[in-house]
Amino acid sequence: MTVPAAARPGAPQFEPPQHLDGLVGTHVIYTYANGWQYELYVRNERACDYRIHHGLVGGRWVKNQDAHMTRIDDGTYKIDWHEPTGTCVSLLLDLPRRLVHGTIFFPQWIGGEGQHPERTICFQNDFVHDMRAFRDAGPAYPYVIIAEFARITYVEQCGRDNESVIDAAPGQLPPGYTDRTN
Ligand code: FER
Repeated sequence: MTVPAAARPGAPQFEPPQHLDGLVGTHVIYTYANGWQYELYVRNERACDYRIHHGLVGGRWVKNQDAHMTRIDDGTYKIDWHEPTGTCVSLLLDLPRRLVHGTIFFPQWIGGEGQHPERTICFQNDFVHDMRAFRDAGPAYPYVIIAEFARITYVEQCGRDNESVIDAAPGQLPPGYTDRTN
């Protein structure tokens, strides 16, 4: 018999149990309906690594991004975070259905017509100071919101805090890396 997970102290009675063992270590490659392709590795309960393969800011990659993670049900999770650029991301992962719904909230200086998405295309960890300066220079408003479903084309379990999952720029990967399906 499985012992039910202890509720988070102070959690309302309607809160689903918050164990994240079905999420931590998950590595996914997924493509949004608009063609944008992303890769995400949930390194632990508090942080993600990711790479952007195609889209407005294709080429960008990040390690150790702090994120809030919430269990909705078995296999269904939310991951929400705020970037040093000012971009906010809210992902709903439905792993059994191999489905993601992502909402990206771009500040105007990244997502607006004729603005500067290319400034964010880098290994962000080496340029956090610059990203904060761009963020503070703006313009931030109006935010540009992109809300799309994505199909997970590749999924695997890599264990926690595995540095080798996301350790190179999107452009430095072996040919066919993102074309693998399972
Ligand atoms: C995603 C959508 C957006 C994602 C990351 C972002 C890894 C980040 C965008 C940005 O910072 O520009 O699905 O997952």
